[in-house]
Amino acid sequence: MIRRLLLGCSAVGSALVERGHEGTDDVLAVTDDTGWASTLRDRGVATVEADPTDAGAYPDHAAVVVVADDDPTRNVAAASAARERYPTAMIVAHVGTAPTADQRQQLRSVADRIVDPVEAMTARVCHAVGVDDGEAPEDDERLPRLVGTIRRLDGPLLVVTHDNPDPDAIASALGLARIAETTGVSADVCYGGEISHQENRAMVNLLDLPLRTVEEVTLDDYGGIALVDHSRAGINDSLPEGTSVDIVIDHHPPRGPVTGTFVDVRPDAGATSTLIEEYLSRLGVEPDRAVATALLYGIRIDTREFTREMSIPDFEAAASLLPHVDEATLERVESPSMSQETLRVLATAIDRRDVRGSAVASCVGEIGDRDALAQAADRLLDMDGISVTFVYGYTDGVIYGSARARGTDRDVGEVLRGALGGPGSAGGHANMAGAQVPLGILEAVSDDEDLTPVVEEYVRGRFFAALADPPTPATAEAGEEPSG
Ligand SMILES: [Mn+2]
Repeated sequence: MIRRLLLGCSAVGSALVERGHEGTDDVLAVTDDTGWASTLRDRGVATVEADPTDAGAYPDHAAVVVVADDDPTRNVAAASAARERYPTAMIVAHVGTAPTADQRQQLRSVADRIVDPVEAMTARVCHAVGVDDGEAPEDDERLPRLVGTIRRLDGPLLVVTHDNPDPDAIASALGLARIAETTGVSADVCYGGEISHQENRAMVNLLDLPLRTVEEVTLDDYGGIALVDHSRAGINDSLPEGTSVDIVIDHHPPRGPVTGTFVDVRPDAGATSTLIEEYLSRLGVEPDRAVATALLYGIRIDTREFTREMSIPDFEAAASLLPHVDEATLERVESPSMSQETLRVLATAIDRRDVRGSAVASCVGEIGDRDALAQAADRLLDMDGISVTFVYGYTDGVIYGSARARGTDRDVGEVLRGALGGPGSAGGHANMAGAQVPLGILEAVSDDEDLTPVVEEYVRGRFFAALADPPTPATAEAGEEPSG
């Protein structure tokens, strides 16, 4: 059975065959150069004399394909044909003589590795004379390895941000989804927790970014999982701990072992968005306005306007994003105005507040916009003597609630899990949490009756009971802080 397929031939291809330590039993060469064909046969290599860019001449199976013509045009055609024929094979492509930047790029997008003698020689010479040639060798390998990992997935890719995602996490997730789509693999982005700052919600809404919540997706529907802006499944995200992960791209120093087929963790970078921008430009993909705007905002927030943990690549990424950015929208993101709905919810929350000790709970009735709950819970925390807030309401047959805590050892994530985790679902952190409960039987009151008092009665009792009687805290994830 053929394992290694050699397409085209050149001195490089011939050397690759000769150097193989595994003998030539499982090698098949395809070349239309009669001279090379007889040389290869003399060396005991099975050879088909045919056009190496014609998939009709290829065997049924190949695990490794070496593309090794001298002509870059033919190498691009052969590598593309081989990729189409063997979607999961490892493809190593020699660039050939004097390739254009475009041809290099095309090879990078279909091959797992590319062999570029000029680049390799330049690097060696630079190294020998002590000159920095600008790129560490691994920089060149990352893109083809990422693309190869995506391409070998058995289904669409799910890109997962950390919980309560910040702009960097959201932007890099969307950027990675774009990379997957360029590679021919569809992708979705999901997050757990809440998008909690007004600016972040403004970014998502104004740029109309397609995000799903973790509750809305079914892991089994996906062929692979990627983590961005964090590096371990189940730690600071809503995946089950130990979920197998295919891709990790992050800039936080990991606090434990990171596993994944493709792992790119660079603590030098100021933002994950910087790494994603680098992949996009190496792939030759122009980000659309929404993704470019989000990536730039992600870099600016994570580096506090380029004043903190800033690296040269962050500047470079920002510079190349700028021409694609929607500046008017970015301005609105940074100074969002409070919506009518948020004002109404905040006013109702203040009006209907039920204060017990340093905690306040408030039922705001039927809501049009779930985001308003989080903003109201944030604002109520400014009230004198208040350290825990909980604002809830209902829409479309579901009760939603948002809780905040500050300056207390009470963990509102635990409180909401204790209060509403049973009848519904609840999650979050010590200072910020959310819950949702299907209205179910509560909705059975007659149509013209206002549901608000019924919901209030049901939720308020459970909330204050859980607050008064804290459950034993979970210990498993102690010590992990939200990243971003
Ligand atoms: Mn980040």
